[in-house]
This record gives sequence, C-alpha cells and structure tokens, in this order.
Amino acid sequence: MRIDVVTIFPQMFATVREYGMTRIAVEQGALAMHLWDPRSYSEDSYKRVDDRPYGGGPGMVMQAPQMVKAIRAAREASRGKVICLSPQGPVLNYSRLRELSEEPALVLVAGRYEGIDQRVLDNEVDDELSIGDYVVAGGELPAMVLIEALVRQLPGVLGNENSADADSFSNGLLDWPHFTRPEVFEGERVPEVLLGGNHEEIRRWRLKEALGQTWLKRPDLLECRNMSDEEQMLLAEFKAEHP
Ligand code: 9D3
Repeated sequence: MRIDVVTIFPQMFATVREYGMTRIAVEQGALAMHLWDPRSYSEDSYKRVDDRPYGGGPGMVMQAPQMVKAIRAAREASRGKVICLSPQGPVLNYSRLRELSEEPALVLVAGRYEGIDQRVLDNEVDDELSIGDYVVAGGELPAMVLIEALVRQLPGVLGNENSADADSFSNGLLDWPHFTRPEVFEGERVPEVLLGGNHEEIRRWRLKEALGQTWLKRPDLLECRNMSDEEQMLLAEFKAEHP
C-alpha cells in the first residue's frame, strides 16, 4: 500500500519508518510512505503556512495556497483518495479500516493550529476521519494511528499473526487473558487448562474468557453480535462463575 502524508512535521513520521510492525512493512515493501511538506510550497521568505482567522478569534489557520499545492503534488504522485484527519470527521472503526485497507493508495492530510482553510477541505479532500472524541494537537498522531492500524490489515506483513480473524474486533470480542513463563509468579499460578495441552479444552476456555471479558468490560460489543449455541452456553457458564 502506498501512503502519502501532507504534514508540516514530516520528521514525526520517522516513528513509522523506524519502529515495530510499520518498519517491517516498509522493509518488506508492503508499505511505501511519502511525505509532502506544505512549508516547501510557501512563497514567502519566512516559509509561513498559517495566518490569522478572518472574523477574528484565537489561534491560526492553515493557508489554502500552500496546502493545496502540497495536496495536489501528493495526489498526482499517488492517485489515491485524499483523507483529512480531523476532529470533525466520523470516528474510525474496524469496518471503515477494512474498507480503507483495500485501497492501493491513500493521501492523508494532517492539520495543525485551529484548522485548515475551509476551501481546501471543500475542494481537495474526499473524506474526513477522526480517531475519537477527544482533542489532540494535530493530525500527525491520528495519521500514524491510522497507518499502524492499516498495516496490521495488510496481507502477509507479519505472517499469520496478522491474519484478519486472529485480530480482536474482527470477531467482535475482546482478547482472552494471556500467560507466559514463569508458571508461578508471586504465588499466582497459570490457569491449569493452559498447561495440559488439550487443544479443544484450551479453545473452549479462551472463547469463554473472551466472551466473559467482553461481557464484563464492553457489554455494548455483545449487543450488536449474534451468538452461536456454544457461545451462549460458555457465556452462561462464565456468568455463573462471576456473580
Ligand atoms: C475548539 C476547536 N477545536 C476543534 C475541536 C480546534 C482543533 C483542535 C485540535 C482543531 C484541530 C485540532 C487538532 N486535531 C486533529 O487534527 C485531529 C484529531 C483530534 O484532535 N481528535 C481526534 N481525532 C483527530 S484527527 C485529527
């Protein structure tokens, strides 16, 4: 997947290039990231990209000419849909993420200050996207959240670990609890069933825990999900054990 990012802080995206799963995706050629800095399209000698809002008020607004030049350059190189990270967009969810992960290329626009001149959004941006109902200082971290989540959906980036149905939220449930060595830590033992090697018993225990943890912590997720007979039985058992 090709991802072009329009940002006045291109150095922040070293995080994507240099760390973790996104770094591996870049090394494998599954992710190609390109950065476009509106500052380099600024004509004035201070390389300004912002100015005061018409109508007055606090803060600064990103100016249209520099933003538009950077977005058009990115779009011509990418041919992908242009998505602006914005608190005004619909909140990203798993279903939207899956749709976006099917795209061969995307242009992400990250804003700073109080926002971007509305004429840029009206004429150069296809969609807006928020990462949640809280405010951060700019679109760069939200863009990186989206990039990392997209990379997890790309086929073959980290072998079967990355397969869509190994992922929580693809099955609509939270994770089951995980344990590793040592077998006893500060007096607490690993659940006996996980030490036995009975794979069917382990599968049932994990499904029961995933259902139970979801019921305890995110009951809203269970409401919009159909349950098989086995799942209903396991959740009933879990509830009986957790009064
Ligand atoms: C009081 C007006 N603010 C809107 C809530 C102005 C404003 C603050 C911070 C406008 C933009 C920003 C920077 N945030 C983002 O660019 C952003 C964001 C966010 O703040 N929360 C959740 N998702 C996103 S995506 C981009």
